[in-house]
Amino acid sequence: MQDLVQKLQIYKSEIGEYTATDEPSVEAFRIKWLGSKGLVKTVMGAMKDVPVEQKKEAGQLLNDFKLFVEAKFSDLKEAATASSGGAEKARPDLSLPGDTIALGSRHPITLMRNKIISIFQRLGFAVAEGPEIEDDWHNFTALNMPAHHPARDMQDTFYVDAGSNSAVDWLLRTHTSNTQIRVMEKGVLPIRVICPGRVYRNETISARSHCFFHQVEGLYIDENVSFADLKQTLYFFVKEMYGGDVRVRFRPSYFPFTEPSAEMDVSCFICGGKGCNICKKTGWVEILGCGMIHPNVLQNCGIDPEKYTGFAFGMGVERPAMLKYGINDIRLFSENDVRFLRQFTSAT
Ligand code: 2U9
Repeated sequence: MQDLVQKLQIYKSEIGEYTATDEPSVEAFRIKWLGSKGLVKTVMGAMKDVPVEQKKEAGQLLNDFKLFVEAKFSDLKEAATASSGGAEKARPDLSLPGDTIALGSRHPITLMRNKIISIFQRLGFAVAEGPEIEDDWHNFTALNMPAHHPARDMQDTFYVDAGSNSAVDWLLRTHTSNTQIRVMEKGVLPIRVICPGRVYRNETISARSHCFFHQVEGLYIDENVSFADLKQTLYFFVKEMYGGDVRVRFRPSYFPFTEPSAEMDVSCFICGGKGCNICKKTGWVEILGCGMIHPNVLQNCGIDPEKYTGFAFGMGVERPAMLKYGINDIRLFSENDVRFLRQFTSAT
């Protein structure tokens, strides 16, 4: 009996000192003490050697010991569950919303370019794109700007150093008209095409101008195309772009590649024509240039100007985008600052 009391004392102090609460240790504790071949079972088996008169007392002791071990196991298990985050916590909560995946947004220039393109597409215009590095024929000569023309000045144009063996001058296109020339040279008539793209001019960079910007130009060539067709096409564009209430006016202008030429203004869509900073108190905002294609340009591309006539127009993309989105510095478009870019979504 004395032996049993002593043994239980030693076991109790060993159990009392047991503190490991990771799950494998707690399981090892259970197997050692409470398992089918565990020590609780073993000491219980010692009952049979206890003299009859001491059985009651021994039974009490062993029972207390078993309860003691079970209580310790229960404490260890609870601690293990708490330290592993809890069984409930470990199970994923499928009702929680998923992680937000950051979506990219379209660049405001792309949004404005697509808006312009989609209006002309509804009128049957196809979209054509051309090279940004161009030879002087497609950028200047074919467009009725021969060798001496002032627009070719180094001050205005970025020339590309193609080496002294190059037979032609290479440059960064100053307008997307090079693309229309390439379409015309293919000789498939009639032509109804719009040409969006990036162009380059040797301008000092400031809040209002940059050395590269974007244009959408259009071209319509067929038999009997008149200035009235040009006006009707552009009226439709303005109505779709700025709403049915805006008024339109044409002012005579000059471009080497069109004759006659005009610039088109719309009544200021910011102040409604009353006069504000955007329209410089005039009530009008210039939005594009246009005209009937110069016969020399048709001829340069192998199109008979006696049989065919056409109109062309060109507009910048940055300015309408700045007005629509309230952007006051053109440089923001090319700085790739995500704080700026993420403000635009394809819905706007
Ligand atoms: C061909 C023949 C004629 C395209 C045209 C304009 C007038 C024009 C400016 C608008 C703002 C350039 O971006 S901007 O600075 N463009 O005023 N562009 S007519 O005329 C063409 C094009 C191609 C073969």
